Amino acid sequence: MDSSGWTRVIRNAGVAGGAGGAVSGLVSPGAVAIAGQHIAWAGPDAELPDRPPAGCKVVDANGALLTPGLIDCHTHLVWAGSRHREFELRLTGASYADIAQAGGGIISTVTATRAASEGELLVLAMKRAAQLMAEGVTTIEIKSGYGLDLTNELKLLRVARAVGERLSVTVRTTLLAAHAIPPEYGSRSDDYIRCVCDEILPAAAAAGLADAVDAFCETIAFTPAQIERVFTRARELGLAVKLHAEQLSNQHGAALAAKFAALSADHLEHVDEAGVRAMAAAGTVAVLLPAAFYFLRETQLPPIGLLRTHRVPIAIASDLNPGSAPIASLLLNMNMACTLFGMTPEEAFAGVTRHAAAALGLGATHGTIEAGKTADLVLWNAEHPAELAAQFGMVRPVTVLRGGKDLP
Ligand code: DI6
Ligand code: FE
Repeated sequence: MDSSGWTRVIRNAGVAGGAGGAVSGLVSPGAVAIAGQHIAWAGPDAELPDRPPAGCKVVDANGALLTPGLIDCHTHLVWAGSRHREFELRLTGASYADIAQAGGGIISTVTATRAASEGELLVLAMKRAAQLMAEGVTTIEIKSGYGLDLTNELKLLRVARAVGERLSVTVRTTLLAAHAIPPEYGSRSDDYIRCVCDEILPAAAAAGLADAVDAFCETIAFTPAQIERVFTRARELGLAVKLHAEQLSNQHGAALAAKFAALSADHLEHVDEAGVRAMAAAGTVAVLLPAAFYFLRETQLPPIGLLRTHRVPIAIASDLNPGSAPIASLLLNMNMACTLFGMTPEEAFAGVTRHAAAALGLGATHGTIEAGKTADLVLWNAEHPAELAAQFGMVRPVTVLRGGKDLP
């Protein structure tokens, strides 16, 4: 092995999330060598060369767990206002859909978010991103979707990009203009979809503000036929697609997402076997969002057994948003993936690392500890990756490296 370019070696660690992927493949004592921004080598500690090259910093992890930086692959963290009143309403019997149909829900956040300046939104968004980062998150996907017109959707995407420039975190932006029908369109949802396809998508693409395009396929949002128009336009513009599918009912959105080779289909509580099969064939990642299930007190569980049977990769994300998931913790979502959805801690761990990377189209560069990948790494006050999901509020990062550099 050529160690000449190594800048840092972390040795005597429990290295999880390597090439094999399984927690059972935890390498301990293991070591990782970094050259600049990338991982140069990972393997058993005993295989390290006797002497590191001159100038290479050597860190003894004392047996601590070393993982890839965590990836939150589904958030809506740019918003203004608060929806605590809706929480109270839901506790007295109103459903999420009832509130949305009465003009609350997403639209109430749209009103507050349109009224907020870009600077105000950036302050709010950075606070939320920082909370995720404090748990070892080094990559965050951020959706628009509370603007719902050209000016405001682009405003949200600029704020999302700015979060990635101001903080030491990788941000992937997703245009979610097809999140709800804007109030000024009344029930003219087809007209709004025309605006999304003809104005908002091309402008976001031309400005380089969107890495992907998402939509909400639901009775209270958009039909599969409308989503198909959005996806067709997105693909014409060379943008990847993903979909909020089967959250509250089965609209066959997962199959539609698969038809467009979507990176992911997200939520999926109501997906059927045909949808799961289609996702498997297309390589579409299932992104599960336990906090939304928990916070809306849903009862329909996503079909983990079917996803396993058909070998659909499962990612776990926070869905951080003001209405259905105001919970800024990816670790709590890992815990809930196990307690509420019946996933194993090992699956939850893969869900916030390798599969989350795939859900963002970053599988080649992020999500595992392998030579050549970006050196986004977290050293924990824990020894086994299952600990990340098996408790809450006690496990925390000791050191976070992003692109080989210590987080300030
Ligand atoms: N599903 C969700 O859970 C979020 N968006 C979506 O399509 C909720 C967004 C909100 O209620 O503000
Ligand atoms: Fe969402």
